[in-house]
Amino acid sequence: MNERAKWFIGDRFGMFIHWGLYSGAEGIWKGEKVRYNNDYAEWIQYRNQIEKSEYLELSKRFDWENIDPEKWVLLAKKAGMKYITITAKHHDGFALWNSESNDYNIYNYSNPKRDIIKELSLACKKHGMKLGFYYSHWTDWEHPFSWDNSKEIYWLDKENYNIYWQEKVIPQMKELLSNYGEISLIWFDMWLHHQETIVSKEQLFQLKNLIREMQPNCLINSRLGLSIDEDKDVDFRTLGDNQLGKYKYEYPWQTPATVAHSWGYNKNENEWKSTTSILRSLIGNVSLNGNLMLNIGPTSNGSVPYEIEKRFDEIGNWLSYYGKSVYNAGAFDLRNDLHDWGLTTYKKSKNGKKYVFLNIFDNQPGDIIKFTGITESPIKIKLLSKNSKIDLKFNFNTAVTSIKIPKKLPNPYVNVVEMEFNEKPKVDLNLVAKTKNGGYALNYSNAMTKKGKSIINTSKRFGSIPFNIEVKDSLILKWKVFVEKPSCYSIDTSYNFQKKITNGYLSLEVNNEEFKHKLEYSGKTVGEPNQDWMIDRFDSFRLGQIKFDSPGFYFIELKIKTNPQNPIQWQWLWLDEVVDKI
Ligand code: FHN
Repeated sequence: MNERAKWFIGDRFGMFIHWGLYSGAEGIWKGEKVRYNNDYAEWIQYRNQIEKSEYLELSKRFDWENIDPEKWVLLAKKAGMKYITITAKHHDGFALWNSESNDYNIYNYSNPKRDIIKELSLACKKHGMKLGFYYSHWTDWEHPFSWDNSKEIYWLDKENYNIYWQEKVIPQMKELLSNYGEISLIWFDMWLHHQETIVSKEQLFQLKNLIREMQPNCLINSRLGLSIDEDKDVDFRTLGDNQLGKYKYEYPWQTPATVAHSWGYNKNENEWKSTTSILRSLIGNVSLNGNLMLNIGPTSNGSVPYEIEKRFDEIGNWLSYYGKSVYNAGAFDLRNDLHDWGLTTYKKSKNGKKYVFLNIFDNQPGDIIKFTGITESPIKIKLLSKNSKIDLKFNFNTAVTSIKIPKKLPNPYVNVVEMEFNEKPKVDLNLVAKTKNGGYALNYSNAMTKKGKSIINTSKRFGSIPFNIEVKDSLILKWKVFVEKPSCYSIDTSYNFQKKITNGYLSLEVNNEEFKHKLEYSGKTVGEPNQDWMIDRFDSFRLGQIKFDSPGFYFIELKIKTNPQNPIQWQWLWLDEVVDKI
């Protein structure tokens, strides 16, 4: 990680602002909605084929007297956001500042004349908010030699494209980097690698070097068009729009996200994400070392839809009590999907203490929450709440900490339990945690070792064909669990096998006992009522029952043996506690 990106991974939560001439169209042009299913209203000029002169007429719909960028800053503050990125120039090529190098800017089309970037930068300074600029470098629908909605047809040569680059991109970037104080980040938006576009590596380096020269602390995102592998100097990776993290990256990264679908204000928007789901997305990213930058699309009078304000208010309120598990926090060493009650974040605090946060998504987790994988006892465990921290009773047993929680949890969205340690706690990375339903769900992803060849089949046909592992010869998977007390478990497995005669088998070894199962034909099923698509059935088969006489660590090893003529698609093993057997 580049040193200058340190603040970024501490802040974790930022505001994105998409605002420009398109905000005046509100996603509708001459009575027709924006022509594209993603409903990105900021694309209306391109999608609905609007001439520049007509597009400029939109400026007359703005309530220039009342637009106040300081309100956006105050909203960001209230929501607990630590930085703002505004579309200084989006793909339409229209600059939101008084650009000396290009007339197509807000100063010339507002009344009274406005320089929104200047006003926003002053408001950010006043309220201690970091400021970043979105700048569309690759596409610009205004400049005759940039990439717009005709160049794939009529083409554009590199020389002409360079005219656009040198007379618009570079001078405008110089203005943004000189006239608005300290800029925390420049957010480029080329979602393709430069080799797939007209932009050259040299042009990108010219741009990047300019930023490094003029504002050495300013961060640059990966949508500049250079991959991080190609150039480690790019400060953070930008995932796809609304694409949440799946993997733990050590490199800083961020998801740009919307509260509904469109980035620019779209009047027809009606599917708003809930506060709970936004908080889960934020925590999910933090639990994998990532950031979330959540968008507002203000209207042509500068206001923000009520649906956004309301959620931002609720999120900010939540962060004011539980922000400890988000700000300056990051991924813990264990797998982020280990527990089914929620996600874990980790923080080394300034006082030297180490905290593991249990972000509980489940709103009915029962009386006891179990944390598997930490192999030493916490010093204290507390439930964070609005007014105070509540000490929780807990019991630590080798690799499982059982925490007694109140029947009624204080927060309607996400509750947070804080475990305190003097040092970063030791963990066992191989363990599979018990589910809330009292069993161990063992699958390909959580196996500690895998031997043999297999093909990963992701789920298909809307998930009615589940994720599975195809084996044509043999595969050995091994898991490790911690059993807390003497207990008995039934064992089931699920697979699809389409042969009736076979020598193929599964054999399972647990606690020195072996269970052998001859593969059985699992049959067919119909994917959807009243439709005719037939799919292979994934059926579950009982393998037997296993008794653990004493608490401890146990290994479970599954061997799948078949041959290329008789492939099996294996799905899972399920060990379910049989309560009345002990
Ligand atoms: O085309 C843009 C879109 O309008 C919006 O600005 C988003 C934000 O991430 N970026 C592009 C698409 O990925």
